[in-house]
Amino acid sequence: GKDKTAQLFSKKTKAIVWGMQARAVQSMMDFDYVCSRKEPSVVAMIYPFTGDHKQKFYWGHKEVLIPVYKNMSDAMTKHPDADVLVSFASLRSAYDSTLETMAYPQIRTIAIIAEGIPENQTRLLIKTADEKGVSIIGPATVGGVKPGCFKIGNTGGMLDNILASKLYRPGSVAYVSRSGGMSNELNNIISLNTNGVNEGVAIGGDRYPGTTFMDHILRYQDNPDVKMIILLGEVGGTEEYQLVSALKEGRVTKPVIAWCIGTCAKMFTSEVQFGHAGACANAEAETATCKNAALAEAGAHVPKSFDELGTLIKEVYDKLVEEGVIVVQNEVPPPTVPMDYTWACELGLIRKPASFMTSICDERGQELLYAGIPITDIFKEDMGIGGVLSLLWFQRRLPRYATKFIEMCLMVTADHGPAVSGAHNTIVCARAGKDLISSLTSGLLTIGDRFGGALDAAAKQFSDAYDRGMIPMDFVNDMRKKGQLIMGIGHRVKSLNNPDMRVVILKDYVKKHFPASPLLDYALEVERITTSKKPNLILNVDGFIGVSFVDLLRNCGCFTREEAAEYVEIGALNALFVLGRSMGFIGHYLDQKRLKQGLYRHPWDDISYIMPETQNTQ
Ligand code: Q5B
Repeated sequence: GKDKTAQLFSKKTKAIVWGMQARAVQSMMDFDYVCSRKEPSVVAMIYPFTGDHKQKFYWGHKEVLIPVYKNMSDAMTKHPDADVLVSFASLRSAYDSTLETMAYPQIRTIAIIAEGIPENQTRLLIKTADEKGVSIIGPATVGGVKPGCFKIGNTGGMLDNILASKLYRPGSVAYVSRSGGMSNELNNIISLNTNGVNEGVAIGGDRYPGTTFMDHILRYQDNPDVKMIILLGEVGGTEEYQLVSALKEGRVTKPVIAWCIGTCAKMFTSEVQFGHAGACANAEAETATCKNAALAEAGAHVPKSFDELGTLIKEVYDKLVEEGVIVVQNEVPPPTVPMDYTWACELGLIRKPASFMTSICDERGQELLYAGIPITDIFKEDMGIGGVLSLLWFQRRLPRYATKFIEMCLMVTADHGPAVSGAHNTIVCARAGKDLISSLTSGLLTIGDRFGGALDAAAKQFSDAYDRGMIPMDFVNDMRKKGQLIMGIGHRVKSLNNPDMRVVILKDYVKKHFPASPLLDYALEVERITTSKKPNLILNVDGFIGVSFVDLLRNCGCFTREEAAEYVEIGALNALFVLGRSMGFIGHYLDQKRLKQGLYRHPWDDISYIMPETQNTQ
């Protein structure tokens, strides 16, 4: 049999937690820390559903690792000094895991949190526990707390509650209740009216609790540090009568304050089942009113109602202080436990500059937003790729003619054959056996001033000359004088005699739909001059998109002049070519793979080897 008077918890108690309850473990460790314990009470966790590993927790300001074991036997062998097991097993696994736990004699106390364990299983567990001398707290409870020493799981609520109720150091009052929720209330009432809690256990609301009120009351009676005892009983069962007998027999001699909840049951005409499985009076003697009367008659202090419990506790406490039974100690402030970052944010206590800022897309809510517009609306309104780009690149809805123009730019730049620099690189890369992303980026890396990346520079050069009021001829001459090429002018294969139909299509569209296109007109004047010198010095596809996009930005009514300039400055126009041509590069990559093309080696006869002349060394 078990030694009913042995204390369950001390400042050195070590516990194993069954179940992956990281928040509860952290809460236990924070409690330990404010209690100025030297080491955390949790030494290990058991979780059968993953392999052995370690979990990170805070110990005050530091981070520490707690081992998690798949098998209970490993946890027990590696931590022979643990004598408490806090079980967060589900109602289905609690029976088996508790039986398994009791096979290890090192465990003296088991707290079972699960609610709804079948009563026959609980009774079998209690029988085994009695045989093995194990104390079971629960089932269906948050557990209990021994201020300054140990806390079971989530008992006592959050850290601010624990600090407010001064549970970080022992007082002189011990209590036992059924309900975990009410034990929080008791922590509060006791801390307001006395020097605090010495120990508190919630035995749980089931009809058959693992340990009874009396198991704990007898421990409190025999613990010299406990000077007064509180029992918070409830309607249902006859357990409170054992205290009545113990008081009468003189087994319990310390002042007892008792109250059974559920006195309101008498207001109902039929039998009432309260929240707990055991909270139902099956006979007159099981009513709260009857039990309160019997307790009062046996010498317990019983208030007139729950509301008066605090006042009565204070009266009894003050008397004990007056008599010198309780000597009030000086308060020592507990060590500070840093507040969790997320909690502090939630309370609005701290702020921190974000490392990232974003203004185009928000995926946090129920629905993905592009520049504030839900993705369903984007599809409902058939905004198309142009609409999506107008939101993601320009953060606003552009008029339909503008989004259509964006789509046309992507379509005409999608590909221009395998011979251009970018496609060539993609093909060579694909044939060297590389993957899609490597081949695509190899092509993209060739985009620059000469090939496909002249849009921004063309937009800048032309608009700068136009804004300065230079006539096209002066602009051409000025560039020649400076020895600079005009960006967006010239093509390797397209010329006046072989016009670029991409440009023809775009020009037709711009002239029909844009409200104004002064920069395009200016560029076409420049083209007239350059092509008069050489027929291939046309306004090419890069130059055309560059200047007409400036016309769009400046004249569509959606941008200020500064915003329009900024988009050119930050590279939005080259982005159109990059995105468009990515389609072609991907096509070339897939094509090469489909055609099973082998490694490319450039033919010797296409390379002119110009070696330095042989030196005569003699
Ligand atoms: N001259 C594009 O040159 C090219 C001049 C010029 C004044 C100019 C050249 C150039 C500016 C950059 C540009 C985008 C390299 C092109 C594209 C996408 C593509 C590609 C595709 C696709 C072609 C001959 C004579 C010389 C030069 C003079 C040439 N360009 N003068 N301003 N801009 N343009 N890039 O044919 O007196 O004989 O010494 O750099 O806009 O990339 O399909 O291929 O979709 O993939 O090699 O369309 O124009 O001509 O360099 O031999 O010059 O003309 O000074 O004069 P070429 P060069 P001179 S679109």
